[in-house]
Amino acid sequence: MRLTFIFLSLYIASAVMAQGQNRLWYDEPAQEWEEALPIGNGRMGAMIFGGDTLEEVQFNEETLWTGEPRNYNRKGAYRYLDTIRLLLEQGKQREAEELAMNEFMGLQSETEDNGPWLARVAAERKKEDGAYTYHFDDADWGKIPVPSYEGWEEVGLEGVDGAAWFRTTFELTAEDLKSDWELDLNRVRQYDYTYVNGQLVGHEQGDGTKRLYTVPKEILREGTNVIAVQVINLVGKGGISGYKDTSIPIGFKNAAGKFISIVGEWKYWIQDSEVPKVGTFQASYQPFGRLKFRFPAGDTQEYERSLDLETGLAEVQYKRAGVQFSRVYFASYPDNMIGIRLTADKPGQISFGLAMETKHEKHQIWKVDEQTLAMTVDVKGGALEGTSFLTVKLDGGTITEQDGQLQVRDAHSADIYLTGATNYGDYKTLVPDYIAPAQAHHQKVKKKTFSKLLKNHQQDYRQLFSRFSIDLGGEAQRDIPTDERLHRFESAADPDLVALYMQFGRYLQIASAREGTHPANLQGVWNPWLEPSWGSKYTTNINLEMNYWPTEILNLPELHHSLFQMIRELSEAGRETAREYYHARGWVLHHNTDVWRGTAPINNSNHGIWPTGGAWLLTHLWEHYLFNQDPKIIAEYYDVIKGATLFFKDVLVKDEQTGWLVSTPSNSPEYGGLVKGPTMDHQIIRALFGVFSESAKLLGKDTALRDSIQTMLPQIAPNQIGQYGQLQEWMEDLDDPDNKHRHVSHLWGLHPGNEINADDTPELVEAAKQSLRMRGDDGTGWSLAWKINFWARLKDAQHTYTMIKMLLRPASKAGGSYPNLFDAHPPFQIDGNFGGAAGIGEMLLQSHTTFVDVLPALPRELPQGEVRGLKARGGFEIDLKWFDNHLQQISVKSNAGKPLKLRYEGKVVEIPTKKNKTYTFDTTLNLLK
Ligand code: FUC
Repeated sequence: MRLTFIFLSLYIASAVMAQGQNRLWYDEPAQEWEEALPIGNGRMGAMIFGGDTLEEVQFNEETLWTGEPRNYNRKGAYRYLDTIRLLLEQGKQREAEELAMNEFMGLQSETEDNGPWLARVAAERKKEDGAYTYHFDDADWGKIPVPSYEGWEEVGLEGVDGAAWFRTTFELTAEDLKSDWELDLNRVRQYDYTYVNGQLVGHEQGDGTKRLYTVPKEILREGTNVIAVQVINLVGKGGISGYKDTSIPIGFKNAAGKFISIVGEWKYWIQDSEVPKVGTFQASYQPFGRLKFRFPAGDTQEYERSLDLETGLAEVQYKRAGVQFSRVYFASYPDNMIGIRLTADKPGQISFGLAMETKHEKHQIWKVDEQTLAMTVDVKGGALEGTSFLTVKLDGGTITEQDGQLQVRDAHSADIYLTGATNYGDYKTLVPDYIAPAQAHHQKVKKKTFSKLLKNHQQDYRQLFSRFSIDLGGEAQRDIPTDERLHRFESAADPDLVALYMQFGRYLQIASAREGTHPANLQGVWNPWLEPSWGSKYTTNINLEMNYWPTEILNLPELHHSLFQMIRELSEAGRETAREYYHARGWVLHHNTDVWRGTAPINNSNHGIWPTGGAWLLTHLWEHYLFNQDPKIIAEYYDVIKGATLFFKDVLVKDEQTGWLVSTPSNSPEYGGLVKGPTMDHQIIRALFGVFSESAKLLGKDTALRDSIQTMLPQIAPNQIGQYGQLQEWMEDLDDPDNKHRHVSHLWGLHPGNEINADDTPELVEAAKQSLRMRGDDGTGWSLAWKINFWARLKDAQHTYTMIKMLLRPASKAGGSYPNLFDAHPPFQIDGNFGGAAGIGEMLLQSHTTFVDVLPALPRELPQGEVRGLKARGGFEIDLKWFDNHLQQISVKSNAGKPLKLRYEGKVVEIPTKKNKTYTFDTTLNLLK
């Protein structure tokens, strides 16, 4: 036993010493979720807080969502298609949107009649001594901060929907009673009944309506006044929201300009949280649970927590009373488990209590055996449940179970095994008995030694991660904690942080989705909220695609398959949507999807009716082919590509005014409402038609269809340059130079598309640049990331770097990065991490035209560097070195034997290549060997 103990400690120590440049580290435990460190295996994700006395490991399993398999499509919606088109044609956008809102949106999940429930909660308003009255005794109510713009969920009422009361007081003088007052609550989610001194002063429904109520002087009192608000929240975020700009207070004002703020701690009482079901368009990704460790308190020294991107291990180290404690955490893909090992450098030092917890109201925790707990969670109002197993194996010491918690005493080391599964089968089915296989899986994992699991994980992880390396110099900064580096980056040079950010993107890519898993959702695989923003689902008008921008260029091609599998499922689900909404062949996906593969329009007709989601996704298949040159992928997905093509062949209509083929109705995400012919659609459809034509040629299929698509291609509405020299967002020249919207959809053809490029369309490049200047640099996290890619494609190195700096700013309302380097929309959204990593790649290498462009947008701030394993279209794998802002050497390995056209600072070399041969060139592209 002693021997194993020594071996374990040595193992951990060497793991620590082996850490190189690719490391996030901190000298304090995480307080906030966005400071915790993510681990994941594509199926399970966990956030490590790293507490020394109280440790939390919040975890997820990718298939735990709200909702159930159901029909998302409104039958016969196509009957309204022509009228919607006609209304748009006649310039009646509002009418078109209204009709579409009523007849053309997807089906929501079941909505129960809420009449009886509303009547029940209304009773309190009718009671003589109800919660609204002046003298009501709220002494035993809870306390809560008001307002809370992001919902009462953020201030303690997570998971609560229903009727709740809020009360507070304010003081008035005799002078104040001379005039009426106005009460401004701004936003309330969703109904309010607002009382002052027991009198109803206002009632509104809906999140959007501003609450501005007159309070007549007759009901006011000198001294203490009481405001009481009944808030009824049937779904989603709840509470008195106030203003988005939280510096604007809610409160009372009078004509004399006096303002009394009522921001602060109020009393609250949840009257009834058994709300009837409210339909939603799509489902939300759910948290699963958390492990809570309680260690004996003590004085901590030399604390450090870290995430090593090279090994895929999170670690915590600290000293207490001369004992060195170490923890290692990882998520293994081959064994589908999360492993945690706790060790100390002296025997018998490991003692802790361990509990499983969850935010799901309906859950059960039970003891499986002396060392194993299980937890089943049931998603409220949905069909899914999940079960997770937790085993602790000790070296030395004792373990007992007490009140659903495990107690470990005096062990030399403890190994923790966490697994989890749900009853999700696929997007159409549930698995009736999932617990038995889940338990069998846990048993199997439990039998393996921790070292074996760790080894499997490391082997698996490293073969992906180690294919690519980047060194931009500036390694001295590595001694500074990562959160501190982020702060300094605003004003000080830290090229190594740029390299770290890129590798962190690759790490997240490996951790959030793998072969056979679902793709990375808006938050990858990490989510602690029951009501995550945008459901933590899949938005396809930029976000999901951005998640896969680094996949090829940063050398992780097999990870693209998680997306491809989803595309196949969407193509099946989207057939009915094509038929019912457009009377068309093939398949369609609109701007969002979820775990049940919804494809119909959702949310609102002003942005939900956007038919090019599937077409955009398909370009990823083609990119995969271009980078890897293996036609297998095209053969495998040809039917899916053809299906999307047939859809647009059927739905493009000839515009009477211009004679062009246009996409209508649609939207330029997510601006300008429902329109005919947004530029982005036409760019995407041209790309899709190109992909289809090339695919059909490659496979020698469908010559006639190919010919007809070729005939249609030049008829599709072209890119146009408008009055400001800008690329037009729409068919009409309507762009507003002051519009700073986060989406820059009409530049799709510049990136990720390629029809706008300096070689072929220099005037459009200038127009795109002008559009981008008009839009400005600011934006949400993903918007900043997209602009890195845009400016790189525009070959403006310094502007590219400006955007990198903006993305790598400490998170604020203006986007940026959290201390754990997660991208801030805000809130956390993973797309920016991926878009940012890809954009740094675009700065170093581009291959979207016939050239492979070397260092096309290298900023002054990154004068030297060495990169290994970048990928270029044509099946090339590239190593390059530069110094003093000049290329030193470049080696190109040809994986497919295709001709190579390399370009650097205007010089071009063109050579045929042999498969698997490497070609090395000097500073001016002379072939060395
Ligand atoms: C789109 C964007 C939002 C957000 C959401 C998930 O709707 O416009 O900014 O990223 O997706």
